[in-house]
Amino acid sequence: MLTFCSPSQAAHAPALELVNGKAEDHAETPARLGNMLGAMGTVRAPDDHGLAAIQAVHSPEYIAFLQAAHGEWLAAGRAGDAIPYAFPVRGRRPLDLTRIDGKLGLFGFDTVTPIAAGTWEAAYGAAQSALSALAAMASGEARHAFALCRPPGHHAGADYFGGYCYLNNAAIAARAAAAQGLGPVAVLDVDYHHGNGTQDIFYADGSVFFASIHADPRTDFPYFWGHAEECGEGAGEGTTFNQPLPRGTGWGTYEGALGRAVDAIAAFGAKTLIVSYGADTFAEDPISQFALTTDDMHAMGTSIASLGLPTLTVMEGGYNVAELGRNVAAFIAGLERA
Ligand code: SP5
Ligand code: ZN
Repeated sequence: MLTFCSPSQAAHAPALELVNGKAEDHAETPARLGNMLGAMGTVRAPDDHGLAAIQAVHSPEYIAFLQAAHGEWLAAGRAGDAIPYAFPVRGRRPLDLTRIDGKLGLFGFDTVTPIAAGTWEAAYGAAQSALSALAAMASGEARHAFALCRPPGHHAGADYFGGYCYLNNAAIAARAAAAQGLGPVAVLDVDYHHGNGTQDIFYADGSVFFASIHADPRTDFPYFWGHAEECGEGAGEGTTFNQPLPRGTGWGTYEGALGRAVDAIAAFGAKTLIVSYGADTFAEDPISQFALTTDDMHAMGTSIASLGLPTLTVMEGGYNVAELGRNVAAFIAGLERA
Protein backbone atom coordinates (compact mmCIF):
# COMPACT_ATOMS: atom_id res chain seq x y z
CA MET A 1 0.00 0.00 0.00
CA LEU A 2 1.17 3.52 -0.75
CA THR A 3 2.72 4.65 2.55
CA PHE A 4 3.82 8.08 3.76
CA CYS A 5 6.23 8.99 6.55
CA SER A 6 8.29 12.12 7.17
CA PRO A 7 11.91 11.97 8.41
CA SER A 8 10.92 14.68 10.93
CA GLN A 9 8.63 12.19 12.69
CA ALA A 10 11.66 10.57 14.37
CA ALA A 11 12.66 13.89 15.98
CA HIS A 12 10.07 13.50 18.75
CA ALA A 13 11.76 11.49 21.49
CA PRO A 14 10.04 11.83 24.88
CA ALA A 15 12.36 10.41 27.53
CA LEU A 16 10.24 9.21 30.44
CA GLU A 17 6.75 8.71 31.82
CA LEU A 18 5.73 8.13 35.44
CA VAL A 19 4.46 4.60 36.16
CA ASN A 20 3.82 3.40 39.70
CA GLY A 21 5.76 6.31 41.10
CA LYS A 22 8.83 5.61 39.00
CA ALA A 23 10.12 7.15 35.81
CA GLU A 24 10.10 4.55 33.02
CA ASP A 25 11.26 4.76 29.42
CA HIS A 26 8.44 6.37 27.44
CA ALA A 27 6.30 3.78 25.64
CA GLU A 28 5.86 5.96 22.54
CA THR A 29 9.46 5.67 21.37
CA PRO A 30 11.05 6.54 17.99
CA ALA A 31 12.01 2.84 17.76
CA ARG A 32 8.34 2.17 16.89
CA LEU A 33 8.90 4.02 13.65
CA GLY A 34 12.02 2.02 12.76
CA ASN A 35 10.22 -1.27 13.27
CA MET A 36 7.22 -0.22 11.16
CA LEU A 37 9.41 1.19 8.37
CA GLY A 38 11.23 -2.13 8.21
CA ALA A 39 7.93 -3.92 7.56
CA MET A 40 6.36 -1.54 5.04
CA GLY A 41 8.65 -1.61 2.00
CA THR A 42 8.96 1.63 0.05
CA VAL A 43 7.82 4.65 1.99
CA ARG A 44 7.34 8.12 0.50
CA ALA A 45 8.10 11.41 2.25
CA PRO A 46 5.01 13.64 2.38
CA ASP A 47 4.58 16.92 0.52
CA ASP A 48 4.17 20.00 2.69
CA HIS A 49 0.48 20.96 2.50
CA GLY A 50 0.98 23.78 4.99
CA LEU A 51 -0.97 24.75 8.10
CA ALA A 52 -4.45 25.35 6.65
CA ALA A 53 -5.82 21.83 7.18
CA ILE A 54 -4.32 21.76 10.69
CA GLN A 55 -5.97 25.14 11.44
CA ALA A 56 -9.29 23.68 10.28
CA VAL A 57 -9.16 21.34 13.30
CA HIS A 58 -6.98 22.95 15.99
CA SER A 59 -7.41 26.40 17.57
CA PRO A 60 -4.92 29.20 16.78
CA GLU A 61 -3.99 29.50 20.48
CA TYR A 62 -3.24 25.79 20.73
CA ILE A 63 -1.15 25.69 17.54
CA ALA A 64 0.87 28.71 18.69
CA PHE A 65 1.36 27.04 22.07
CA LEU A 66 2.64 23.78 20.53
CA GLN A 67 5.01 25.60 18.20
CA ALA A 68 6.55 27.66 21.02
CA ALA A 69 6.23 25.41 24.08
CA HIS A 70 9.63 23.75 24.15
CA GLY A 71 11.40 27.01 23.32
CA GLU A 72 9.56 28.74 26.17
CA TRP A 73 10.51 25.88 28.45
CA LEU A 74 14.20 26.39 27.65
CA ALA A 75 13.85 30.19 27.87
CA ALA A 76 12.46 29.74 31.39
CA GLY A 77 15.73 28.05 32.30
CA ARG A 78 14.27 24.57 32.39
CA ALA A 79 15.82 21.30 31.19
CA GLY A 80 14.54 18.03 29.77
CA ASP A 81 11.03 17.51 28.41
CA ALA A 82 8.21 19.95 29.16
CA ILE A 83 5.53 18.13 31.20
CA PRO A 84 2.44 19.70 32.79
CA TYR A 85 1.78 19.07 36.47
CA ALA A 86 -0.97 21.53 37.47
CA PHE A 87 -4.35 21.58 35.72
CA PRO A 88 -7.32 24.03 35.75
CA VAL A 89 -9.74 21.39 37.00
CA ARG A 90 -13.35 21.86 35.86
CA GLY A 91 -12.83 25.13 34.09
CA ARG A 92 -11.19 27.91 36.05
CA ARG A 93 -11.96 31.35 34.59
CA PRO A 94 -10.03 32.29 31.41
CA LEU A 95 -6.64 33.72 32.34
CA ASP A 96 -3.99 35.31 30.17
CA LEU A 97 -1.19 33.06 31.39
CA THR A 98 2.40 33.57 30.25
CA ARG A 99 4.32 31.13 32.47
CA ILE A 100 5.09 27.96 30.50
CA ASP A 101 3.97 25.68 33.35
CA GLY A 102 0.53 27.34 33.44
CA LYS A 103 0.20 27.01 29.68
CA LEU A 104 1.23 23.34 29.77
CA GLY A 105 -1.53 22.55 32.25
CA LEU A 106 -4.03 24.64 30.30
CA PHE A 107 -3.50 22.74 27.03
CA GLY A 108 -2.53 19.29 28.33
CA PHE A 109 -4.79 16.75 30.04
CA ASP A 110 -2.21 14.30 31.40
CA THR A 111 1.41 13.97 32.51
CA VAL A 112 2.45 11.24 30.06
CA THR A 113 2.66 13.44 26.95
CA PRO A 114 5.94 15.37 27.15
CA ILE A 115 6.81 18.19 24.78
CA ALA A 116 10.42 17.75 23.68
CA ALA A 117 12.72 19.61 21.31
CA GLY A 118 11.47 17.89 18.13
CA THR A 119 7.83 17.45 19.09
CA TRP A 120 6.29 20.16 16.91
CA GLU A 121 8.32 19.15 13.83
CA ALA A 122 7.40 15.50 14.29
CA ALA A 123 3.70 16.17 14.89
CA TYR A 124 3.63 18.50 11.87
CA GLY A 125 5.35 15.84 9.74
CA ALA A 126 2.83 13.20 10.85
CA ALA A 127 -0.08 15.48 9.92
CA GLN A 128 1.53 16.09 6.51
CA SER A 129 1.83 12.32 6.03
CA ALA A 130 -1.92 12.00 6.59
CA LEU A 131 -2.66 14.90 4.20
CA SER A 132 -0.33 13.49 1.52
CA ALA A 133 -1.96 10.07 1.77
CA LEU A 134 -5.34 11.76 1.32
CA ALA A 135 -4.03 13.76 -1.66
CA ALA A 136 -2.86 10.56 -3.35
CA MET A 137 -6.36 9.13 -2.95
CA ALA A 138 -8.06 12.35 -4.08
CA SER A 139 -5.95 12.54 -7.25
CA GLY A 140 -6.78 8.95 -8.15
CA GLU A 141 -3.17 7.79 -7.78
CA ALA A 142 -4.18 5.29 -5.11
CA ARG A 143 -7.50 3.89 -3.92
CA HIS A 144 -6.12 3.26 -0.43
CA ALA A 145 -3.15 4.79 1.38
CA PHE A 146 -1.38 4.46 4.72
CA ALA A 147 -0.07 7.38 6.78
CA LEU A 148 2.59 6.02 9.09
CA CYS A 149 1.97 8.74 11.65
CA ARG A 150 4.08 9.18 14.74
CA PRO A 151 3.46 10.76 17.15
CA PRO A 152 -0.11 9.43 17.10
CA GLY A 153 -3.10 11.77 17.10
CA HIS A 154 -6.46 10.42 18.24
CA HIS A 155 -6.27 11.66 21.86
CA ALA A 156 -5.56 15.27 20.75
CA GLY A 157 -8.56 17.60 20.66
CA ALA A 158 -9.10 20.97 19.02
CA ASP A 159 -7.17 22.69 21.83
CA TYR A 160 -5.53 19.98 23.90
CA PHE A 161 -2.77 17.37 23.87
CA GLY A 162 -2.58 14.11 25.79
CA GLY A 163 -2.33 10.34 25.46
CA TYR A 164 0.99 10.69 23.57
CA CYS A 165 -0.83 12.85 20.93
CA TYR A 166 -0.42 16.50 19.83
CA LEU A 167 -2.08 16.99 16.41
CA ASN A 168 -5.06 14.82 15.49
CA ASN A 169 -3.89 13.35 12.18
CA ALA A 170 -7.10 11.39 11.52
CA ALA A 171 -9.34 14.39 12.24
CA ILE A 172 -7.19 16.66 10.08
CA ALA A 173 -7.48 14.19 7.18
CA ALA A 174 -11.21 13.63 7.78
CA ARG A 175 -12.06 17.33 7.74
CA ALA A 176 -9.85 17.88 4.68
CA ALA A 177 -11.55 14.98 2.90
CA ALA A 178 -14.98 16.45 3.62
CA ALA A 179 -13.80 19.88 2.40
CA GLN A 180 -12.54 18.30 -0.83
CA GLY A 181 -15.95 16.80 -1.58
CA LEU A 182 -14.98 13.24 -0.66
CA GLY A 183 -17.68 12.94 1.98
CA PRO A 184 -19.65 11.72 3.71
CA VAL A 185 -16.60 10.70 5.77
CA ALA A 186 -16.45 8.10 8.52
CA VAL A 187 -13.64 7.62 11.02
CA LEU A 188 -13.29 4.12 12.44
CA ASP A 189 -10.99 4.00 15.48
CA VAL A 190 -9.66 0.54 16.38
CA ASP A 191 -6.86 1.61 18.71
CA TYR A 192 -7.08 -0.06 22.16
CA HIS A 193 -7.79 3.34 23.71
CA HIS A 194 -10.83 5.50 23.01
CA GLY A 195 -10.14 8.25 20.45
CA ASN A 196 -11.42 11.05 22.67
CA GLY A 197 -9.86 13.85 20.62
CA THR A 198 -11.48 12.69 17.39
CA GLN A 199 -14.79 12.22 19.18
CA ASP A 200 -14.67 15.73 20.66
CA ILE A 201 -13.75 17.34 17.33
CA PHE A 202 -16.72 15.79 15.51
CA TYR A 203 -19.15 15.46 18.46
CA ALA A 204 -21.56 18.10 17.14
CA ASP A 205 -20.61 17.62 13.47
CA GLY A 206 -23.09 15.34 11.72
CA SER A 207 -21.04 15.31 8.50
CA VAL A 208 -18.36 12.99 9.95
CA PHE A 209 -19.35 9.67 11.53
CA PHE A 210 -17.10 8.49 14.38
CA ALA A 211 -17.09 4.83 15.45
CA SER A 212 -14.71 3.49 18.09
CA ILE A 213 -14.01 0.07 19.58
CA HIS A 214 -11.86 0.31 22.69
CA ALA A 215 -11.13 -0.74 26.24
CA ASP A 216 -13.89 0.28 28.62
CA PRO A 217 -12.98 3.73 29.97
CA ARG A 218 -14.26 2.63 33.37
CA THR A 219 -10.99 0.67 33.62
CA ASP A 220 -8.70 2.22 31.03
CA PHE A 221 -7.28 5.50 29.76
CA PRO A 222 -8.68 8.03 28.82
CA TYR A 223 -11.37 7.39 31.54
CA PHE A 224 -13.45 10.51 30.85
CA TRP A 225 -14.60 9.69 27.30
CA GLY A 226 -15.68 6.64 25.31
CA HIS A 227 -18.61 5.44 27.43
CA ALA A 228 -21.38 3.72 25.50
CA GLU A 229 -23.93 6.45 26.12
CA GLU A 230 -21.84 9.12 24.35
CA CYS A 231 -23.61 9.36 20.97
CA GLY A 232 -22.98 12.92 19.76
CA GLU A 233 -24.93 16.13 20.27
CA GLY A 234 -26.85 18.74 18.27
CA ALA A 235 -26.30 18.22 14.54
CA GLY A 236 -24.00 15.32 15.49
CA GLU A 237 -26.60 13.44 17.53
CA GLY A 238 -26.34 9.78 16.52
CA THR A 239 -23.09 10.13 14.53
CA THR A 240 -20.81 8.99 17.38
CA PHE A 241 -20.84 5.24 18.07
CA ASN A 242 -18.81 3.88 21.01
CA GLN A 243 -18.34 0.20 21.79
CA PRO A 244 -16.34 -0.18 25.02
CA LEU A 245 -15.16 -3.76 25.60
CA PRO A 246 -13.79 -5.43 28.73
CA ARG A 247 -10.14 -6.18 29.38
CA GLY A 248 -9.21 -9.61 28.02
CA THR A 249 -11.36 -9.23 24.89
CA GLY A 250 -10.31 -11.63 22.11
CA TRP A 251 -11.31 -11.93 18.48
CA GLY A 252 -14.59 -13.76 19.21
CA THR A 253 -16.04 -10.67 20.89
CA TYR A 254 -14.07 -8.12 18.92
CA GLU A 255 -15.29 -9.43 15.56
CA GLY A 256 -18.93 -8.83 16.51
CA ALA A 257 -18.23 -5.26 17.60
CA LEU A 258 -16.28 -4.59 14.41
CA GLY A 259 -19.18 -5.94 12.34
CA ARG A 260 -21.58 -3.55 14.09
CA ALA A 261 -19.23 -0.61 13.49
CA VAL A 262 -18.88 -1.55 9.81
CA ASP A 263 -22.67 -1.85 9.44
CA ALA A 264 -23.18 1.56 11.07
CA ILE A 265 -20.65 3.17 8.71
CA ALA A 266 -22.41 1.62 5.71
CA ALA A 267 -25.80 2.80 7.00
CA PHE A 268 -24.41 6.34 7.40
CA GLY A 269 -23.61 6.31 3.68
CA ALA A 270 -19.89 7.02 4.00
CA LYS A 271 -17.98 7.53 0.75
CA THR A 272 -14.52 7.82 2.35
CA LEU A 273 -13.21 5.89 5.33
CA ILE A 274 -10.43 6.98 7.66
CA VAL A 275 -9.16 4.24 9.97
CA SER A 276 -7.33 5.18 13.17
CA TYR A 277 -5.30 1.99 13.51
CA GLY A 278 -3.55 1.12 16.76
CA ALA A 279 -1.77 -2.20 17.20
CA ASP A 280 -2.13 -1.95 20.99
CA THR A 281 -5.07 -4.42 20.84
CA PHE A 282 -2.32 -7.06 20.40
CA ALA A 283 -2.23 -9.70 23.16
CA GLU A 284 1.41 -8.95 23.95
CA ASP A 285 1.13 -5.17 24.06
CA PRO A 286 3.00 -4.02 27.17
CA ILE A 287 0.47 -1.36 28.29
CA SER A 288 -2.85 -2.79 27.05
CA GLN A 289 -5.19 -5.69 27.89
CA PHE A 290 -6.92 -7.10 24.80
CA ALA A 291 -5.98 -10.50 23.35
CA LEU A 292 -5.79 -10.14 19.56
CA THR A 293 -3.20 -12.04 17.48
CA THR A 294 -1.33 -10.97 14.38
CA ASP A 295 -3.76 -13.11 12.33
CA ASP A 296 -6.64 -11.22 13.96
CA MET A 297 -5.10 -7.96 12.69
CA HIS A 298 -5.36 -9.40 9.18
CA ALA A 299 -8.99 -10.41 9.77
CA MET A 300 -9.70 -6.90 11.08
CA GLY A 301 -8.39 -5.44 7.81
CA THR A 302 -10.48 -7.86 5.76
CA SER A 303 -13.65 -7.02 7.70
CA ILE A 304 -13.12 -3.28 7.19
CA ALA A 305 -12.37 -3.81 3.50
CA SER A 306 -15.80 -5.43 3.08
CA LEU A 307 -17.19 -1.87 3.10
CA GLY A 308 -15.59 -1.40 -0.33
CA LEU A 309 -14.68 2.21 0.51
CA PRO A 310 -11.54 4.17 -0.37
CA THR A 311 -9.65 3.89 2.91
CA LEU A 312 -6.98 6.07 4.47
CA THR A 313 -5.31 4.33 7.40
CA VAL A 314 -3.66 6.57 9.99
CA MET A 315 -1.28 5.01 12.52
CA GLU A 316 -2.11 5.51 16.19
CA GLY A 317 -0.71 3.41 19.10
CA GLY A 318 0.90 -0.01 19.57
CA TYR A 319 3.79 -0.48 21.98
CA ASN A 320 5.17 -3.98 21.44
CA VAL A 321 7.97 -2.59 19.32
CA ALA A 322 9.39 -5.97 18.21
CA GLU A 323 6.02 -7.10 16.76
CA LEU A 324 4.68 -3.71 15.68
CA GLY A 325 5.72 -3.85 12.03
CA ARG A 326 4.35 -7.38 11.61
CA ASN A 327 1.01 -6.39 13.13
CA VAL A 328 0.72 -3.27 10.96
CA ALA A 329 1.68 -5.22 7.83
CA ALA A 330 -0.91 -7.91 8.64
CA PHE A 331 -3.65 -5.31 9.05
CA ILE A 332 -2.72 -3.51 5.83
CA ALA A 333 -2.54 -6.82 3.91
CA GLY A 334 -6.06 -7.66 5.16
CA LEU A 335 -7.34 -4.26 4.03
CA GLU A 336 -5.83 -4.70 0.58
CA ARG A 337 -7.13 -8.20 0.03
CA ALA A 338 -10.81 -7.47 -0.37
C1 SP5 B 1 -2.13 6.64 21.10
C2 SP5 B 1 -2.16 5.80 22.32
O1 SP5 B 1 -2.25 4.59 22.24
N1 SP5 B 1 -2.04 6.44 23.49
C3 SP5 B 1 -2.08 5.68 24.71
C4 SP5 B 1 -1.92 6.51 25.90
C5 SP5 B 1 -2.02 5.66 27.14
N2 SP5 B 1 -1.46 6.33 28.22
C6 SP5 B 1 -1.66 5.76 29.52
C7 SP5 B 1 -0.91 4.49 29.69
C8 SP5 B 1 -0.64 4.24 31.10
C9 SP5 B 1 0.16 2.96 31.27
N3 SP5 B 1 1.55 3.22 31.22
C10 SP5 B 1 2.38 2.05 31.39
C11 SP5 B 1 3.74 2.30 30.77
C12 SP5 B 1 4.64 1.12 30.95
N4 SP5 B 1 5.96 1.44 30.48
ZN1 ZN C 1 -3.80 3.31 22.16
